[in-house]
Amino acid sequence: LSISCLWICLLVLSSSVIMGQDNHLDITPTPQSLVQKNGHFTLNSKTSFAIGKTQRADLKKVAAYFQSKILYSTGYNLNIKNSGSSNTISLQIDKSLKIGNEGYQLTVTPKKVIVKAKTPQGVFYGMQSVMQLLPPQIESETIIDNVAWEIPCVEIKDEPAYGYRGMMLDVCRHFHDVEFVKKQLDIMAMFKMNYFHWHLTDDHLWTIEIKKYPRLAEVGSVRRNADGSIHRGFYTQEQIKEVVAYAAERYITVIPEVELPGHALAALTAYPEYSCTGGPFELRNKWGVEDNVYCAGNDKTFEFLQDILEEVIPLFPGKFFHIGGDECPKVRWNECPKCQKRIKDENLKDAHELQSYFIHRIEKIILAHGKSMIGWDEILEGGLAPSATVMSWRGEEGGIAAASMGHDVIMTPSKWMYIDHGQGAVETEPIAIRFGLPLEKTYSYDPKSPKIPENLRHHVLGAQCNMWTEYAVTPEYTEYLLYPRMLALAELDWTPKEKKDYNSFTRRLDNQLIRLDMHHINYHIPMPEGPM
Ligand code: TNX
Repeated sequence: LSISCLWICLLVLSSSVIMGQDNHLDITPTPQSLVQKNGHFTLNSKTSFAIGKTQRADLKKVAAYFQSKILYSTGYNLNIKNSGSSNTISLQIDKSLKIGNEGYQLTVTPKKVIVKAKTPQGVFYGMQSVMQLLPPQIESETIIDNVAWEIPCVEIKDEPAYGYRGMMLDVCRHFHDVEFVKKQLDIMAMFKMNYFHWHLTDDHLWTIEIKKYPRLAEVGSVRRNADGSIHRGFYTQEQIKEVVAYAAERYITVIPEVELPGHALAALTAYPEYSCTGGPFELRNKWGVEDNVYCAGNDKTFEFLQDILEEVIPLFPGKFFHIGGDECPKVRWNECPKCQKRIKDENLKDAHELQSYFIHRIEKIILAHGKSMIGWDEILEGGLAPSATVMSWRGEEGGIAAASMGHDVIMTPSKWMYIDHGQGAVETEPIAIRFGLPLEKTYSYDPKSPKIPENLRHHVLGAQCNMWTEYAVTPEYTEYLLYPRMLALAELDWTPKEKKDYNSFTRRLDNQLIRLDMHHINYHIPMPEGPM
């Protein structure tokens, strides 16, 4: 009897170890290399961070970030010290490491956790992996008892496949407040994403305060919907700075987008003198593309835009500035005497070349302020501005063409990356602008199209998922569309193609969804999808 008892005990023990292992090695995105060792490190109230004698301010910030997260969920207030021989999480900068600037090396032994990287950003990502090795309740915003805060012993060496891992949020079709934006930045950081593209202006709302042109936020931020209801919202410059700083603490760069020459009706409603017809206008209250765009024949339009850019640029310390450039119908320009005169004076062939003229003129302003211009792939029309980075959205062709011309490219092709499209069956999902984009399809995307010549593939900076909000009326539904597809994007941008595995991704998702629960995120539960 006692021998069989022993066997049963052993069996139970070993299966719990195996289950424990499974639960604890759910890092998303999958690291480049991970070797599990025996044993675990236990986090307790005596654990401390060790950041070295010099007490670098940047490492201290990283330690403080995780110190406060760990305090929320465990109640342990970890000390930040210079060094410690055991029960420490040691954060170290080591310039001699043979990894990229965003990479890290993580060693967990029963005595110590050591995170080494070339930069504080790498250490930050190493710590995110530590968090993911802990039980998912570590993300809780309130203290959770009865959890063994154990980190399995591992040796990890990791770095991203792509330097650009982005998400775009449209706040013009439906406004999303500062609190919502910060919440998504928290999640992006957990999954090692590093660019937040903020679509701030469109036909349907203008959402950023411009001091020189107060009517932009006054008039441009209030829309009367077709049913008579009002939709409104804008950010003050103080709020913009607050979000940019919040993102920076999480190693996320914010890219502002000010749309031109099309998608400009909110601005033109406030200042109709910069249109071809002079208005008057009302903010667009149906979806789709608007014919009234900035007048390309009027020099005052460029002065107006220059003033706006000069107010917006200093709010965003990152190098990129997005000027839109997509979906600019040419009807008004074709009817407008000033635009026709411009075409003649500048020896342009047609309105398509006028679009290119427009973009070149704006690019000069962006470059003069030391920034680098990004635009949607229509900026290829009529000749591409020389140093521009192209976001390829209509398909991959724009990106392939741009890379082949030597331009940097960010891949956002709608078929895979437009997560405003429904992810489940039409019959069961809430309304969306389109359907047919299940999680697996987003996950399957490979940013380096084989159609790009091998020697030019380095121009692909990475991929981005785009969250347009025509039908995303509530924050809950916007989250539902974002998750879990944004996690698929995080993995395809970080994990090398050869290491991607959809089955493993969905298995790890069980653990990640609990983390999203801890942040009160509303997500779609991926299931085998029904008819599409
Ligand atoms: C196309 S992508 C647009 C957006 C819409 C989106 C809807 C792009 C540059 N333009 O204005 O919101 O489709 O999916």
